[in-house]
Amino acid sequence: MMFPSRPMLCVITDEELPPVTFARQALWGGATILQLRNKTASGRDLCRWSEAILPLTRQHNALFIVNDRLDIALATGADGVHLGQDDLPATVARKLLGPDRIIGVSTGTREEALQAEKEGADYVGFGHIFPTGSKDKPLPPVGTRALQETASLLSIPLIAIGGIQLENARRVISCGASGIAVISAVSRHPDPRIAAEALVREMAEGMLL
Ligand code: TZP
Ligand code: MG
Repeated sequence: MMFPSRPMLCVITDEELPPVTFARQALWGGATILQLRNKTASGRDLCRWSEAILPLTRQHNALFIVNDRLDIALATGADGVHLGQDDLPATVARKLLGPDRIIGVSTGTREEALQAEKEGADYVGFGHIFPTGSKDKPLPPVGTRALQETASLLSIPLIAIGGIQLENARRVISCGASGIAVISAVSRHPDPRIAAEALVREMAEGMLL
């Protein structure tokens, strides 16, 4: 599986917004990965949304990842699945998905990140880096030091997540992240397309730091 060499922008759907319209806007703005995430929707709705979003990602040369639901990722032909620490281990997901699909794993410590790599993850999500209002998290933010250290130890891409906004995207990339995953920086902007475009530009600047 090949990821783009430029910094990746993973836009995650916001449960408060209609996902297909939001996905279209984010993809227009240059999202490299679109992740469908909704913890409360029915399997039926998730399937319907996946079937609608997949062709949009194809048109924009982007990747389509389903959060949590390996069954829906498989059935709808998504590029991969994103799993948390309490979901199926990557080793088990790999048996079902085969070698070519993408498996991403959420991690919050360098131990978890190294373990995910060992278990065959294609990338790790790492965070939350900064305080975030988009997810209930009892733990404190991991910060940019842990980000830098963990990124330096991994051979697979690290995608930083949590509280990443236009103002800190550049710093996150300069710490060695291969990309960022965001919800509110794009979903809460009056024009999600413009927000995504701006993040892509900021990350390109971060590469130069
Ligand atoms: N996992 C860790 S933080 C987070 C998830 C899904 C939420 C990220 O949202 P935001 O609005 O980009 O901080
Ligand atoms: Mg999960």
